[in-house]
Amino acid sequence: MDGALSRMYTIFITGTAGSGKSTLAGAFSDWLRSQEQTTLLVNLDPAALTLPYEPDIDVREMVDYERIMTTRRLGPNAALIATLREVARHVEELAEEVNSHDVDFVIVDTPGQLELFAYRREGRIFTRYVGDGRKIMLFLLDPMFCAVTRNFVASMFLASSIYLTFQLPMIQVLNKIDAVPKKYIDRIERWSESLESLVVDIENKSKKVLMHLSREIAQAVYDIVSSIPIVPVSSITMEGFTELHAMLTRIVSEGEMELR
Ligand SMILES: Nc1nc2c(ncn2[C@@H]2O[C@H](COP(=O)(O)OP(=O)(O)OP(=O)(O)O)[C@@H](O)[C@H]2O)c(=O)[nH]1
Ligand SMILES: [Mg+2]
Repeated sequence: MDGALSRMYTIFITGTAGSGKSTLAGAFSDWLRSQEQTTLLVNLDPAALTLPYEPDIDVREMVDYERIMTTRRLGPNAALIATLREVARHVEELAEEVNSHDVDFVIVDTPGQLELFAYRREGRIFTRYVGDGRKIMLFLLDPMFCAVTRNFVASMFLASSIYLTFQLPMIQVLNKIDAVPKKYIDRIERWSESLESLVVDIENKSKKVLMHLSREIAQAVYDIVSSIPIVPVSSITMEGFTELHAMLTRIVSEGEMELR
């Protein structure tokens, strides 16, 4: 596939369990369609029981997670690993199916257990083969969690490790903004714009050992993470989707990220 000639964007949606990946996949696709854009919704989560959208391509049609779990006597996570490995074996088939559609946006919903997707070979196999053209990673943040200094630092650490793992242009999506007070969003944006402001809050709000640790981690990863934009959205009200779309096109047209 010749990415350079393709108009297509491929968006991989990642985030911790329950961060709202599937809801965002469906809602952003609806929004794009309302803007006269064509989309293809791909479900890469073999263990999803129900989805808040109708996938156009679904790995559950390629593999049977429940059967793998029972026949191989595996626990839920080991079964998910085995199932994803099975899907990866057929990645060319999957990629061919996805890439045969001429759409503006391919939206890929990834499995709930982030670490199984992000820290195993299979995740990178999917991001490499599936979809065409310009690829981008969305990393979902939960504002309820991130509004606490040490959690914000933990989330920065996770975001930077996802960035290093996939080496794709990335946007941090601060999701579910309809569900938290506006001051949480303002605080998170302030921290992401100024290390100094984050460090002041870490120093004021944490106990000694935790304070040192949080500050060290924040200082170590801040440069990486602050280069990844944060866009606040709600998948329920669709607030922020215009900005998310603008950021997607901007970040991709800015070209290769520095790490490449
Ligand atoms: N208020 C609010 N709730 C949301 C939003 N996005 C998702 N949710 C809720 O968050 C819960 C989890 O959403 P999912 O989309 O299933 O999250 P997920 O990351 O796909 O979950 P897993 O695949 O199981 O890891 C659901 O109850 C959603 O309705 C949002 O923008 N606002
Ligand atoms: Mg999901």
